[in-house]
Amino acid sequence: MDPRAISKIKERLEASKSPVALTGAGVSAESGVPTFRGPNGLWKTYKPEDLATPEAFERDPFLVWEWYNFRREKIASVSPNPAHEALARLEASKPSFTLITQNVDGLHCLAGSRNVLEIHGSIWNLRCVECGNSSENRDVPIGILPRCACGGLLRPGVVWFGESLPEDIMNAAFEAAEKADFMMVVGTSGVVQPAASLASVAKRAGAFTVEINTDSTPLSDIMDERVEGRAGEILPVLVTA
Ligand code: BV8
Ligand code: ZN
Repeated sequence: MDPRAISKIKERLEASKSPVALTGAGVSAESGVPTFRGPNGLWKTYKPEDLATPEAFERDPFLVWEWYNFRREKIASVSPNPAHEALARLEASKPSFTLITQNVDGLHCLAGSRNVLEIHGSIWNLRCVECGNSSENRDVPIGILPRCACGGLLRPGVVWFGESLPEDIMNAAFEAAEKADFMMVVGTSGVVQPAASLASVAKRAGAFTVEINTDSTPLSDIMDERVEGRAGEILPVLVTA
């Protein structure tokens, strides 16, 4: 870690009045949750269009539920890591901090973060395809195929490809990005839209932007600073107790 970059980022973060973070699967990687596009990511074994689209669910709800059940079991067996804990500490010291996450694993909330915008939904949420009723369910494993009291099929309460993101949550995310004076983009490949566009919204609004990632991404070039490395190692340095 470049000490000059670290001290510049720490200074900016400490002075920030409206810090925002946008996180992706890389934040949960050190908890043992597989990412999507990494070397041993989920999309290496499965094809996203076969599993994370409404068409896939329509075609084979059993296969899609098997995949989400596998992921629920994995996520239920892990704990938040120092990256999640650092972001929860940041919120405790700066109540104006907004955490926008693409992750559906719920690990930010488990680590104590409260002001979390889950823009791709939650793997612990179920929604009835018939009556639209939405409920929280932590059964692991979950009986497949889960049914609503009305008899309708329950689907995972996540945003699939081709589906629009929850409007109220997305509006809050864009508002936070437009007001941000500091934006950290942590552990995301920056390829999924409209989530990734939040980084350029913050940049255009004049925020000091930082990318924390083990790799470079399509967002790297617009960042004011980049720290290459693991979120679980870098975030605790940036967010001192
Ligand atoms: C929409 C479901 C329209 C939940 C997910 C061009 C062609 C085709 C389609 C499109 C296109 N352009 C835009 C689209 C639409 C599409 C899209 O963006 N496609 C991309 C892939 C090209 N977007 C959509 O369909 C969105 N909806 O646009 O709707 C619309 C509008 C109006 C009305 C109707 C419709 C919906 C997008 C949401 C899709 N759902 N998942 C679930 O099951 O999880 S996306 C999936 O990818 C996850 O949600 C995940 O959060 C998200 C992003 O992935 P990342 O989090 O970035 O994870 P990834 O593995 O990719 O990267 C990990 C990163 O961490 C890497 O950079 C790695 O280097 C780094 N890392 C690893 N370890 C560490 C680390 N960093 C730090 N420390 C470590 N230890
Ligand atoms: Zn129902």
